[in-house]
Amino acid sequence: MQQQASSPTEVIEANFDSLVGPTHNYAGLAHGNLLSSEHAGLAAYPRAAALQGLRKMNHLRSLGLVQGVLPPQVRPDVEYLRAVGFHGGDDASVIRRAAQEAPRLLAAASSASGMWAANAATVSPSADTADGRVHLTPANLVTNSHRSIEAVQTTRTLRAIFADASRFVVHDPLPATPDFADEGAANHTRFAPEHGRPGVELFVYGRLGSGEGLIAIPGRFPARQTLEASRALARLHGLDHNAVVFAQQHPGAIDAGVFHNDVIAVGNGPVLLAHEMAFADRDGTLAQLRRVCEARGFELILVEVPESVVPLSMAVRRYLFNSQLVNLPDGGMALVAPTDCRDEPTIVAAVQDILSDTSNPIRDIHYVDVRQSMQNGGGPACLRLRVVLNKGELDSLARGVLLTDALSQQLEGWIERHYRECIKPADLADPALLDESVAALDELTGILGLGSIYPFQRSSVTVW
Ligand code: SUG
Repeated sequence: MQQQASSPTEVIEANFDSLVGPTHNYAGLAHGNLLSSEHAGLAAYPRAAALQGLRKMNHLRSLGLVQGVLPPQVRPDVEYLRAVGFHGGDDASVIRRAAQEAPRLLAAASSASGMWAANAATVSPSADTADGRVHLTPANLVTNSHRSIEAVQTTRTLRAIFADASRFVVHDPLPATPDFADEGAANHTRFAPEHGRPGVELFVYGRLGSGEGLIAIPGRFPARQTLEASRALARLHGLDHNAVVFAQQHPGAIDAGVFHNDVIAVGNGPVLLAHEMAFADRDGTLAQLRRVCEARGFELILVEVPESVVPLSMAVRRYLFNSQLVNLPDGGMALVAPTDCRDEPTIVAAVQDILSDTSNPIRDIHYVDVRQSMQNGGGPACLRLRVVLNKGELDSLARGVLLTDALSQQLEGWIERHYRECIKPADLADPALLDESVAALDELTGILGLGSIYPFQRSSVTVW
C-alpha cells in the first residue's frame, strides 16, 4: 500500500474551500459564537457571500497556491425535518409545516454552515501516517444540530474527490455522541519543517470525553471538541504517538467566544501564531510542542500575541488568528486576513510588528473581504480545508474541483444565475428555495465533474 515517496519539495498544501450555499442566512444557531448570535435575523446576501468566497479562493491562487472547490450541501435538509416528525406530504408541505410549528428547526435544516470547510474533516498527510496514505475523517459536529447534519454529505463528497483508495482513506465520522464531539481541522494544526517532511500534529480540545476523567471546563459556552475524539482521530490516522500533542484550550477563551481553536491560533510549517490565551496550560503546552518538534528535527517558531497588544475580545471580533498562514512560492509566508482586521488600527499595528520581526518568516499580509461569512463567525481560515499532497496524490484526485481561470468564470456565472440576492429569516418558509438549490447543485456537480453525489441524484435505494 505504501506509495513511492515523492521528494518533499514536490509536496504542496492545497486549500479546499466550500462554495457558500444558496441558502446562506443568519439564524443565530451557534451558541458561543458571538458573531453568529449578534447577527441573528439580519438580511443575508447569498450571491455576494458566494462571490466573496470565490474571490478569496482566487486570491490564494494568485499567491501561487493550489486551490480546490467543495460543493455545498443540499438545503433545506427535508429528510432531517421528516426525521424530527414533519413527515407526510411532499417536500413543500414539510417545509411549510416546519415553518409554522418550529421555525428554528427549519433554520437548522436550512443553514449553509457547510461553507466552513475547516470543520469538514481532520486531515493527516501521508508523510505522517503509518500506511503512507492521506487520512481524512469527516467531523461529526454533534454539538450543534444544524452542523451535525453535514457529516453524511461531507463523507460522500470527500469520498468522491479523494477516491483513490491506494492513496487516500476517508474514514467514517466518529460515533455521533457527546463523548466523541469532533469539529474537524478547526482544532487541529500540523507543524513540519516543510510540507513533505514528517510533522507534528497538535490536537486542541475543550473538554474530556466521559472515559477521560474531569478537568476545568468553560462555564458559559459549550466546549465543542473532546480529548476522546482527538485521541480517536490520531489512532485512526495511524499517527506516531511521539509526534502528537493534545492540548486543552483555555476555558476562559471559550467563554470569551473562542468556540474553535482556529479563532485564537494558526500554524504553518514550523510557525505557530497564537494569542497568549490559547491554551489552558500555556507554558506546559508550548514546552511539550517545542520538545516534540525538536525530536522531529526542527525548531518551533512561536509568534505569540499578548493580551496587552491584542485583547482577546478584539481577536474574537476581528479574527486576526483566523487568517490563513501560507507559504509563498519565493520563500517566506503570508497572512491572508479578513478586511475586518485592516479596519482596526490596534491589529494593523500588531501585524506590522510581526512582519518586521525577522525572527519569524511571516513577510506579508493580504486582506480579503469575507464579511458575509464573518457575520456568522467564519473567517478566511474557517472557509478552507487544508490538504497536504504529494505530486501523485494531487494528480489522482478528482481534477474538476481544482480551481482554474476557466472554472472560476463558470462558477461566477453559475452563482449569478442561481443565487438569490437576499434572504431574510421569513424567506426560509418558501419551498421554492429547495427547488432553486437542487437545480443549482445538480448543475454544479456537472461543472465540477463529480457525478452523482447528492441523494436527489440517486435512486432512493442506493447505499453509499
Ligand atoms: O460552527 N457558524 C459556524 C462558524 C464556524 C466557523 N468555523 C471555524 N472557526 N473553523 C459555527 O459556529 C452560524 C450559523 C447561523 O447562526 O446561522 C454558524 O454555524
